[in-house]
Amino acid sequence: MTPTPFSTVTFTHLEDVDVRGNATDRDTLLFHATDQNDSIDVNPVAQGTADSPVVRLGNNFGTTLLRLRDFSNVAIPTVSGLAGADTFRVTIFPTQPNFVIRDIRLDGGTQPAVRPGSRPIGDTLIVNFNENLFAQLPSSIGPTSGRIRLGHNDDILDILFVNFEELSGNLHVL
Ligand SMILES: [Ca+2]
Ligand SMILES: [Ca+2]
Repeated sequence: MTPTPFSTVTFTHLEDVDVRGNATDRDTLLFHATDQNDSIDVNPVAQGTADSPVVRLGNNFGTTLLRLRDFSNVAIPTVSGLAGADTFRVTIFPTQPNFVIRDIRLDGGTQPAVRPGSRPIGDTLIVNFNENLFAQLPSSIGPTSGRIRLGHNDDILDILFVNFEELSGNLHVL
């Protein structure tokens, strides 16, 4: 890929990717899931390796479709679930004393049409973080969209989210 300023890099179904943008501009990284029900694991404090990727996209059968190991020199990346009832699991439990904090945007996308009489199924965002290392800071968290802010020393981890029907984990709705 040849990054240009404000370009969008879209890719699907690559097994293992590591994105390096240009240091001089603000490349955009858009990470698309599928139109099926996806399971998306996000680790903003990952080590950035194949065993500890930032984003892992799997299907409902436990198969990994794609790993985003790491990224650098791009603006805040967006992970979009697209259609289907998608589950995003964000886990923030650093495994090393010195860890990198990455901001991320999550978009649940659309959800399946609800058939009359059936239980509505939406996009789910589950956020769990280490409360010994991070303090949740005041922010705007609405029912379907908002910004989650977690402070660690002088750093702030921002998670921006839109288009979710369910929010859970150890977040406090402030
Ligand atoms: Ca999907
Ligand atoms: Ca969706």
